[in-house]
Amino acid sequence: MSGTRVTDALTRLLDRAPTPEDFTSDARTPQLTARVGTWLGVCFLVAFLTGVWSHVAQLPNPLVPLPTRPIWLYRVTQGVHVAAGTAAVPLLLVKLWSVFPQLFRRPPTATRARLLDAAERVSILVLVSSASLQLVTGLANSAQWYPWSFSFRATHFALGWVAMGSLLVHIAVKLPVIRSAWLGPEVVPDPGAVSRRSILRVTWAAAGIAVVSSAASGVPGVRHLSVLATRSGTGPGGVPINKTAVAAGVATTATDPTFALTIVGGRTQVHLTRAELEAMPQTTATLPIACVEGWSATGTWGGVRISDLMALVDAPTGAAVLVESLQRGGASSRSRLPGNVAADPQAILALTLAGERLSLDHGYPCRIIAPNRPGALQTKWVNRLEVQA
Ligand SMILES: Nc1nc2c(c(=O)[nH]1)N[C@H]1C(S)=C(S)[C@@H](COP(=O)(O)O)O[C@H]1N2
Ligand SMILES: [Mo]
Repeated sequence: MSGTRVTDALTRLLDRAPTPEDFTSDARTPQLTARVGTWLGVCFLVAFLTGVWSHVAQLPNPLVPLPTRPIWLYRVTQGVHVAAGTAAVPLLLVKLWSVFPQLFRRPPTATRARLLDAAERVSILVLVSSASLQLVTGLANSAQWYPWSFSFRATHFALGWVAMGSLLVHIAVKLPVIRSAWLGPEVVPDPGAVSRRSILRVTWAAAGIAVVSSAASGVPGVRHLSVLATRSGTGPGGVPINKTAVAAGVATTATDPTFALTIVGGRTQVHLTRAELEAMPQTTATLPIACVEGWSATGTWGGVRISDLMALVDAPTGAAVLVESLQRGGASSRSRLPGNVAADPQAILALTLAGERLSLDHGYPCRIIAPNRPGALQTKWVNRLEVQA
């Protein structure tokens, strides 16, 4: 096909495409777009801030040590993160619907105006695609569905910055429109049109139902309404099970009667069987497992203080501890207890949950439980602790 024929074909296609005027719904007003857009922006900002916090909380060696109190902080911020992302899904759909005809706006003819128009379209393309990807990958993650091979955490974190950056550009470009939509004269809708109020009411209701049905499993009182939550069912001791021992490939090694925990501190090595761990001074702590997926559940854990175990190898107080699991491979098979966590009296190598022997799926023979820590770092089936210089 020659160049002119391609241009001709394109022109014909463009001629047949609808124009914004072909969309006749009176319900699409700048006022609606601005209201839904503002709340969508709030959801994205909240999700971004709590997301950065969650990312930092999972760094093995954060620049500033994160506090171990309040014990519920991560639980709340991650619950809010997933709730804000979930609420954003219906908001984004309504927002896109409200501006959809703009997609068919014909580019202006003047060169400068055309360039600006193109720049705006590109920035919106980046915003819409990064925002949609964030919501889709986040939802899939909270449903424990990973239909991809890339690292979820790194991708979700990087895309968060892209979405936030393009959102700021978008707000800056649209500020005059947003201002006049909020402050300007009311557009009186056609009497036959669905009112803005009705659309907004349905939008808020959809956002509310989405949040409560899928992301409220950690909230006492409304937990039973969380019918779509992946982990609303309880497991032994009232705490759901994330990955089972069979799925982690540790069913045999974790039940081996010759199991012994190895503690390494410099040249000193100590080996402790489960019976020897049980013979040490025991402590209990009521602490939540707060998963990045948004669910959380509190348990009363019993076991040996990490600081008591560190004392056995003469570890200096405040030293960090590397934790290893019987599990081979997998993102959660090892973790690190920063110095302030290892020294905390509520940081425990748990042997029991709710007064019962720890179940195999909850990490038997022993697991980490420590305050204000992402669930992914509460390593199960621990077989080695090593003091880090
Ligand atoms: N060895 C190991 N530890 C692990 C995991 C894992 O897959 N392997 N999953 C982690 C995650 S993501 C969470 S949320 C908690 C869940 O603990 P639970 O199954 O006892 O509720 O365990 C953490 N510890
Ligand atoms: Mo998790």
